[in-house]
Amino acid sequence: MSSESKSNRLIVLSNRLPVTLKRTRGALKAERSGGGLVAAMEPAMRQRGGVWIGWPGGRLRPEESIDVEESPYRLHPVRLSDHETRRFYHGYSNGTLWPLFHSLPERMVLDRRNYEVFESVNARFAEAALEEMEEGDLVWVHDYQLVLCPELVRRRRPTSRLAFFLHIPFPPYDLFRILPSYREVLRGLLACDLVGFHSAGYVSNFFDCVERLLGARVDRERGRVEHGDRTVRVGAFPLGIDYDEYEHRARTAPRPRRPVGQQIVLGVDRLDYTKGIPERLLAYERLLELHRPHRGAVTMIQVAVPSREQVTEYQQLKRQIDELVGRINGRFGTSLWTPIHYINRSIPGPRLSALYRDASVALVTPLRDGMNLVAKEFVASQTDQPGVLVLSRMAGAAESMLESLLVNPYNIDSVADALHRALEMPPDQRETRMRALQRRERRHDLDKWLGDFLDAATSSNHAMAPVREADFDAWLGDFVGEHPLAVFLDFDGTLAPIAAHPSMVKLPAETIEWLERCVARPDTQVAIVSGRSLRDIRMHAPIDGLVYAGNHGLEIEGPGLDAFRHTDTAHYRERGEALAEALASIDVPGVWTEQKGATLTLHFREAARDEHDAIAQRARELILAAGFQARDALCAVEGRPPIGWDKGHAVLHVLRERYGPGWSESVRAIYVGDDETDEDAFRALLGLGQTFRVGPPTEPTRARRRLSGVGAVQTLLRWIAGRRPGRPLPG
Ligand code: GDG
Repeated sequence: MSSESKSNRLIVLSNRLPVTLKRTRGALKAERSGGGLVAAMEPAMRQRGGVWIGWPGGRLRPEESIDVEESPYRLHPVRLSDHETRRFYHGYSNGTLWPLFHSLPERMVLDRRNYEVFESVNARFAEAALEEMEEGDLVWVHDYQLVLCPELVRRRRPTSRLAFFLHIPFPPYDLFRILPSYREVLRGLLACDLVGFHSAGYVSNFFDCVERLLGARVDRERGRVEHGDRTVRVGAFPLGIDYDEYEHRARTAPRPRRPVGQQIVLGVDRLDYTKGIPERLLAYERLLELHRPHRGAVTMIQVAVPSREQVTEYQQLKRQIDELVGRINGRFGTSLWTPIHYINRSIPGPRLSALYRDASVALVTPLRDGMNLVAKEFVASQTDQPGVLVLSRMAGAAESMLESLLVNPYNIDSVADALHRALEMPPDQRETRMRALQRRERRHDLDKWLGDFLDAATSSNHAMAPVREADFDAWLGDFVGEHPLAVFLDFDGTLAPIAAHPSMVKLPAETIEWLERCVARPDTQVAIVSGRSLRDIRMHAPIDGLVYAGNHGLEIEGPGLDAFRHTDTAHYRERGEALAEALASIDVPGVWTEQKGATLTLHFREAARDEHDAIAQRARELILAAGFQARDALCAVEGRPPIGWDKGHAVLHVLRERYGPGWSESVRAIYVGDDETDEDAFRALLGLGQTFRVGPPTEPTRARRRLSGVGAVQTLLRWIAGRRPGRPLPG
């Protein structure tokens, strides 16, 4: 049984449990599994206890559980079928996310079926977490395989404490946006209270993506993202190792006899294409080509632990490495010297420590790597004569391990040069560099990482300050410049807070004041575009000089415009009356129909919540049967004539009528709205104007940015009213 305490526990979710199941003659055996994530989290879980949720790797029968002797934490297995393993694990996780996140998009496989299984397996992990969670627990989700999990937990338990750590790189915006599910992935992560990455570079990439792809507001200085009414903390938490343990292991590791005067160049990796093993072998070959004295005096030991062996790409990589090793050994080897010792299996810890200790050079040259713990383990194990770390700039570790020889792993010649320099480096220089690396790694060890991350995850999450005019300077300053502005604003939920009944909605006095100031500027035109009838919207926002577009733009009036009524409105007015009668058949308390001429809205905000779905369904049926289009709105369903006219058409109509077809030359357009019907306007202005969607980020949007609520719209109005004078509106 576990010894976990029942409050403030840690619930860890990772794709793999820290054990692998082996079945010999029917008996189940759990062996500790390897990899960077387990190396990081296993000691932490030993110290703190809790529950670890993950896939055990093998086949576990429903009645079987996994017991690890004397474990201070409990294992909660998530069983995966072969089909799920293929599509969730090999397919989407390792075939799509892994290569893309490592900036190798040409290796990425896209298959919608993989994504569907990825979603359902993430839901199963979320289910397991929900089963285990108790008040006060911290749920800590790890790595790319489970990116959707946090949102699935948050939806069911809105007040959960959720944190995420990504062990691999977070790619730059230009690559990340290739992912068809980018939105879901970002929203999955933003469901957390804290999202951690290995390096400041990845944090910055993440900010770029949430800002540019979701339109979320970010505070890069304080590491915050505004996500609806929640603030998400985002930061770099560079993983460290259990330094003392590695140092101790190196001191006590066996001391095999090695040929005198030989220098060892060491590579230790999972056999993965991101680790740059073929490129590294080629660099070593180049070294032997260019510098004869190293022949016979240097030996390379490459440990490549088998990984993802069922995947064709990994099988091909293994063949490629086998061939390269064979070729290089055949080319330079003698009866007394083998240039490369290639070990294609996992070696026991003490042997690995001996290799780390005895190596003169660690050649850590991944093409891309989240952090790379091998570089750190090597440094901690250098207890004898100090050696040299040659490290890829593309590893997260390169952000801090500056005393290593940093190389571009793609550039074979430069890696060969660095290797030569390392092998020739005088002992005093080696010492200076190695001791500096050791000091840092000793300070920034696993305990520190864990402490920093858990402190951040459990300390109170100070909300981001409300949006300021300076934010609009940054977002709109260049776009607007000296140009006159055409501003289009939805009414309910955008300018005025939603109320229980549409008749009770009131424009705040402050908003009226800012609207008046905007309208008074000779360089600014303001229009209200609403689903309300023209009469109604005029009544609710009586401001001189405004343009009004009512009934989703079927009727438009305002200064500088001929009054507009869509030609089909009269015809649909009659049919609308008949539809209103039909809708009256939904005889449920709190349901009523607002008739607005050619359009109508059935409201059910005041009806019992558990009846909302059925009411909306019935309303949609009746609206469709009457030959109208049905559109969901906030606690309402709208019926509109099927005449291909919407808020988008209305906005373009106003701009064209007032400023001509080349309007985008003479004015800058801004549209702000809060619901589904505003999406038509966002789409119409794609690439032409700046658009803002107001409210919680629950629905996807085509708007460029999100604003949290009516208060943020007020700030935008203040910015518009107070900006530097521009050229007056034409005409
Ligand atoms: C992911 C990220 C990030 C390797 N061979 C043997 C062996 N190992 C151990 C090493 C080290 C671990 O495996 C490998 O860790 P890495 O960090 O190098 O790489 P990934 O497995 O790809 O890990 C990575 C990490 O997560 C943590 O966040 O740093 O960037 O890709 O601990 O010692 N251990 C033993 N025998 C071996 O032959 N005993």
